Amino acid sequence: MKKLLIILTILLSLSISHNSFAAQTIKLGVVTKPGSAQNIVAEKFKELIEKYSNGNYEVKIFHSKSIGNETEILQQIQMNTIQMGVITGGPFDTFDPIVRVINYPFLFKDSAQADAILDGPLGKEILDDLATVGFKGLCFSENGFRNLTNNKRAIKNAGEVAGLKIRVMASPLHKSIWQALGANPTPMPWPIYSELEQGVIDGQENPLWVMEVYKFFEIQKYMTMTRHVYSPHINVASMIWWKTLKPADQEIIQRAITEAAVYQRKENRDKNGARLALLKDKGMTIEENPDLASFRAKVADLKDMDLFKKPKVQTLLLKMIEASK
Ligand code: EAX
Repeated sequence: MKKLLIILTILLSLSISHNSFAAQTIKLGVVTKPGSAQNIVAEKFKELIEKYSNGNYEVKIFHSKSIGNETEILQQIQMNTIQMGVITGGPFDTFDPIVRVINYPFLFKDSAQADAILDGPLGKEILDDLATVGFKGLCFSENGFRNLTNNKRAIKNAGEVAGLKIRVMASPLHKSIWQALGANPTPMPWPIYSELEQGVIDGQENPLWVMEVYKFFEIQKYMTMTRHVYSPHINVASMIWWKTLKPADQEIIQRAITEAAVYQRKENRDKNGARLALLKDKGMTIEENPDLASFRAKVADLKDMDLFKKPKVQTLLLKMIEASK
């Protein structure tokens, strides 16, 4: 018995030291808190890559702004101080203007079309182009279609947006969209609960899950289902790190993050009906059928702006508009 115990103890300590030597840690950053769309991708990825690599990789998720806002996380990924991120499309805008193409207003008709285009050759052009700014673009998961909320008035027509102070992401395109709509857009990094609560801003725009997970129903009275921008996350790795990996490891990382993205997109969409019911139940006044033609009309000329003037950006935008007709 004693012998057996000794052998077991030796075996156990061997396996512990083996693991602690072999496991490589992937640091992954998201700005949002547990339960958020980004975190669901991150947690699924962690589960899958730890399984596919038989424990050779372990993932440490940094969330809730513990390592900075989304722009700061992207800078750390460029430098390889962290290896991966699940980041909203908006803040990529200043790193690589080609990303503006996917944030273009009223581009995709529905989720199925967004998936078909982003998972196809046009989406790949964007992922590949991120190499020019130090990222390995892996795949797209989703925040979802963005809707306007505010605390001033019910909004059905674009004209009623005039003068509202709307928080936007750190993205020149998002700022231009809300300028074109007549609002007073204020760029601000995530999170924004206290700014809404204190009335520093009148409103914001985000997908339904945000209103639930961040409890915006407590501090925003009106929601308009504008669905003005389809907002993906872009899942990236540090190119410095990626180049050091064996092809077989690149392959399982790519597989794990792609499967995590597919899983999260479905679960996000499946929950939207219940979210809408919850927000109504919590007392929000929701305009489900706004006059979208009035919103479209005000942003129709955005494609001619300087934001899209670079040839590679202009060319891809025109291809995307054609593909999503
Ligand atoms: O997911 O900053 C934003 O509005 C983003 O949508 C945020 O990451 C919440």
